[in-house]
Amino acid sequence: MTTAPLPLPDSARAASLPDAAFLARLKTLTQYYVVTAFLALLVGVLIGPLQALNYGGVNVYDTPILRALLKSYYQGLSLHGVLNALVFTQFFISGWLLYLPTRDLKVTINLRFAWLSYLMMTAGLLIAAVPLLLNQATLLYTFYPPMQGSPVFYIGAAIMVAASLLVAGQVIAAWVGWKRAHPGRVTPLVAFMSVATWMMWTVASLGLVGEVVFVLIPWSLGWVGGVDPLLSKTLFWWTGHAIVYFWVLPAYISWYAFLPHHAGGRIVSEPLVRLTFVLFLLNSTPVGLHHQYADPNISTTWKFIHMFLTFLIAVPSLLTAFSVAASLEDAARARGGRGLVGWIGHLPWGQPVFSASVLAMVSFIVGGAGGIVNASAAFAPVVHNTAWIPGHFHITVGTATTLTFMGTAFWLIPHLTGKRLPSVRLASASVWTWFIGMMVFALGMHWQGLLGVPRRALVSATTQDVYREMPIRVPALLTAISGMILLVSALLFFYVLFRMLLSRRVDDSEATTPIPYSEAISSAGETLAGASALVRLTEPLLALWGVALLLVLLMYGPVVARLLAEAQLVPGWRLY
Ligand code: HAS
Ligand code: CU1
Repeated sequence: MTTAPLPLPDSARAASLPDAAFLARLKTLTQYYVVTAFLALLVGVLIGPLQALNYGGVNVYDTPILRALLKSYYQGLSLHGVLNALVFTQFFISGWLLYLPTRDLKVTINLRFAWLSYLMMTAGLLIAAVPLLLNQATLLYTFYPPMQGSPVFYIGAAIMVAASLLVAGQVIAAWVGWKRAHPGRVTPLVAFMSVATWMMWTVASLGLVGEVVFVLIPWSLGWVGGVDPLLSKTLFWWTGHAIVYFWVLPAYISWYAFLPHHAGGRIVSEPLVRLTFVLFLLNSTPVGLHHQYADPNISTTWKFIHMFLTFLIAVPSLLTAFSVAASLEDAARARGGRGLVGWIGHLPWGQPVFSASVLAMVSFIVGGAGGIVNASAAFAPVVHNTAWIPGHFHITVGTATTLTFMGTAFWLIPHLTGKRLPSVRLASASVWTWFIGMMVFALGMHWQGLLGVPRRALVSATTQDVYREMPIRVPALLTAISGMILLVSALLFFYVLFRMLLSRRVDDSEATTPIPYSEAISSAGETLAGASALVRLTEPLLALWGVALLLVLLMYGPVVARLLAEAQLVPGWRLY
């Protein structure tokens, strides 16, 4: 095991910088996105241990202090889910995927427009936060009707999503401009991955936009008398599945493009990375019915088609697993690693920028395998709506995505600000405790789920004999312990983060902390004329974007059309 200093980055790329004033302003904007994201995460994760204690059999929601802060377990859970899964991710990704492609293409973008998108997203967040905090939108992060919330919540959420689409539009437009100015050139890899991710998100978000704008807002304002719960839920999952790739692909960008550099190795094959992202663009969205196997009035044929497409969308993740593992092996052997598995010890495990991403990936091996169980129609009835599901998503979005972003912050903030990571040891401790806490949480929750414990339930307050007789002591204890480990981890992480943010600028960030681009063993080349067939086939992203849209319309059109034709409107409920 070694923590030797890492080699300097590709100096050719780091050297050619756009106008310094523009760069400084772009960095400030990115910092705003990233810091807003982490502030949301701070509030969101502090509520997490309360949920873990609930699944550990300890009801803290009835204590006087919490009663004063939160009206119910469900209000706590709504805040936890919305802030962590929806707000943290969206702000971080918007900053990350605006900054990276702009830098990679070496273009200037209209910063007024970019600030407008940020301010709009923040306004949306603040608007939605009011009813959430006032217990007027205790709907959980899926806000299924006929549970009804304040229209202010739906309007705030719509503004937030619209702002993300403005960022998407700006990045895609910048890339189109670059293509016009550089005919015959291959899009640089990081820009390629970023543009493909934004294109995927535009197709994915159509379901949610339809649901919120045409159903939930008019209904919550009283303009229409009722709502069709199944139609809304179907539109929600159109977006709701693909959003998980909107959360994880920005982490993939880090695993592919930057992790090999942190490890001291190289990207294995650039053409393969491009293929992976095109597969995600095409097939992330037409799979959402795997969340609705238990719902009536959707034909089994469509559910099965979506199931097979779900298995197909695991393929680009498997490609990622093998090719990033090969990058790590390349790095470890360059550091003197030997043997079938002996090389693993030669990776820089003591460097938090490295260990965060790799531990995130290790958790994703288990999370991804669980996803394939969820997607199988034969297993889904065993795990659906049980504690297994939160077990699954805490080692996907909660670790694969979140831990990668936490580790990214350790180089990105110094890069953006010229400040220094105050303590490698504390940062490392926060990373390892996050990983251990989440793995223990996942073990406890998957286990409880298999025993039939439901998700989204204040099980710690139940007096039903059925719970007392369940053999859940061990997994419940594990879940409670995991909440405490995660609390320690979060305190360590935010201590390091805020100490770094509040410290003084010490150096020129471009020189000391450049973007950690990795070199490739098999690169894509610079010109299309000399590129391999795979590079030429994946380069026309605009056309592939059109195909993605067509695929979704084919796979969702008939399902939604039938639900629309047979719509059954029911009045809303307020359960809180
Ligand atoms: Fe999922 C439910 C199926 C991936 C998140 N998922 C959820 C929910 C969330 C979520 C939040 O089919 C709950 C929604 C709710 O509240 O109701 N999921 C899948 C499948 C995948 C998958 C098939 N999920 C994700 C990702 C998420 C996420 C990614 C967030 C970021 N999921 C489902 C289904 C449900 C579901 C059903 C509904 C369940 C129900 O009944 O309600 C696949 O994409 C997974 C493919 C991934 C792999 C793993 C690849 C591994 C990699 C790492 C390699 C590691 C290396 C390290 C190289 C096959 C890439 C090596 C280390 C060394 C040291 C050398
Ligand atoms: Cu899904």
